[in-house]
Amino acid sequence: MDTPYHHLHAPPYYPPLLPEEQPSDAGTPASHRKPFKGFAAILASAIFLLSLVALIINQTQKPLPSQNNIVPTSKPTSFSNPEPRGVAEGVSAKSNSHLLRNIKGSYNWTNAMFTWQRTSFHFQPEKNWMNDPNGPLFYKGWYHLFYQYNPDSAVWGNITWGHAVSADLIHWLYLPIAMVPDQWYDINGVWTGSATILPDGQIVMLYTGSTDKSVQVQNLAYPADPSDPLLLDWVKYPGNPVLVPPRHIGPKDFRDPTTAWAGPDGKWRLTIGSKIGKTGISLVYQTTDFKTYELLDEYLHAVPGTGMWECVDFYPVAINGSVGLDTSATGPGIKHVLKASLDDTKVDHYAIGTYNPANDKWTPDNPEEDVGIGLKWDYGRYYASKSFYDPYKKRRIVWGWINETDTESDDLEKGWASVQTIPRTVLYDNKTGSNVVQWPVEEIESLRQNSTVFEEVVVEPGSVVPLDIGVATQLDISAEFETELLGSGAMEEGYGCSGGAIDRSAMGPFGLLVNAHDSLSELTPIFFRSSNTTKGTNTYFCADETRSSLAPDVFKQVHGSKVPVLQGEKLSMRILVSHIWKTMSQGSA
Ligand code: DQQ
Repeated sequence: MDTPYHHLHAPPYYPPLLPEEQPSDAGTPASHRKPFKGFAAILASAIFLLSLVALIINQTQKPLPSQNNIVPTSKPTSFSNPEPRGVAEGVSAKSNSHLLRNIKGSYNWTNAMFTWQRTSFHFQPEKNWMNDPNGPLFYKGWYHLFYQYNPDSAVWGNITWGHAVSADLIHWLYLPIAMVPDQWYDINGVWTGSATILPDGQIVMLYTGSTDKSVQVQNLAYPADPSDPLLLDWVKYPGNPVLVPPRHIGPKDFRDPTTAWAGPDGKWRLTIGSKIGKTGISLVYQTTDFKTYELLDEYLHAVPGTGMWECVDFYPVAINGSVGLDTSATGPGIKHVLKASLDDTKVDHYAIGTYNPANDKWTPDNPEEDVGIGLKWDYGRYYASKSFYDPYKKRRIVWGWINETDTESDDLEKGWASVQTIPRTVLYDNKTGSNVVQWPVEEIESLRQNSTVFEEVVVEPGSVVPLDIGVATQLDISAEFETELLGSGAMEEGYGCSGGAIDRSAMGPFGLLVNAHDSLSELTPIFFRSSNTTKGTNTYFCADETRSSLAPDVFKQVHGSKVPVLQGEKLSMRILVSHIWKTMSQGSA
């Protein structure tokens, strides 16, 4: 790919695939198949040239492949503690051990497999552990991403702030670590924080420090040289910590300050997640100088039963707007999103509501869909998200941490853990008024190189249709579906995502099989399913990981949710495939 950037993090990890591994002829073109039972239009853009398979599925009854080619192996690992230490510290580390408890056996990973598992256009450090995105901002032409990073190992610990910059949110240049734990007030970790850009352009960075006594406090930092567009050096305020846990808050329940917003009185506000018993809460502080603060008596919001709120995010969205809003925007025509990352479940939840700047309280539009009990921000592996306002393109962008579901000992073997999502633009959904819409930033489209279009592809019930798109290692797929009811037209009640892609009903599943192995021994169906209820038709959008890997020590589940489909809307999906395994070269029906 022609690119003016010389610092793309991918090249050292992606040796070109061998020419003999290119796919052979796909057989009958999908568009020649009949009879008609479903229709799909698919645009698959190969991002880099190498190998691929994508199949459309409308239901396969094929038995699951045997997993007898798994060779159990004892792990050569220096790490023996089965519990992630972040949990012991009271924060989220990679927390799969509870999911993996009943899984026996391991997998004989090869270096080639580990190499393939590296992403190509999702951000990840060159090596070692990463978790939450921190303090994203746009400054003097560069997008900055900081992230929770362990420079010494592929497991959580010794948390510093990794730092990278990009001109387009896609190609990243790694920079030196921005902040390390070197003071009594952050010696146990420079934890999550957020940036606030003041009207005069100054950057204020607030972050949580875990002290020498493992107490969570809030600290202030700022760039040493504001004229440096790369913001290489950071100064910790000598008067740190600027906030300690209030008396009624546990010393380990006080973390992750948000970006601040200015109220009508000119004072800045910020909110910090916590809990009282089992009630998740968000404390509000006011400040004029970011050094001294006043804690308000009332919380921004509280939801019983939701537990500790981590990484709270709070920002305005415009009703009927097509651009993002700066964090201090308020007034008519503006709603506010409140997001909390639930420590107990490791899920990001949000709700839309109304913020009252007079008393700094937020009220959900629909109390039945309140934060933590209603909408999730994402229905896959996703946590600790954080947004920022991009003044250059007038949009709000959200980052999230994807913690893959293998084990910590696998991470030690492969030498790294976790990736960030593709940054997403977020807007209020003007059509439903009840949720936000998110889309990968437009810059991702600049990676498209070749494209193949399939129109009027017919997918019979129970069939899998191969789509031959030539060779590629990365894909950006857009697909649109039309369906036709068979038989009496009656649809069963109650089908959601939970049964996975083999759970068949009159209207689904139908969708795409991605990362499918030649033999279909590994594949990941991404699909729709509709069902009737007494209140109307429900449509679910799901991803079934249960056959995505033969490795037994990878936790696999079916993700997904009901999605609002309005009158006249088509069912469409966008799939970004960051890296395709080289033996996955051809599909079969
Ligand atoms: N990760 C950070 C904490 C935060 C948690 C520590 C969320 O500040 O609460 O690495 O993943």
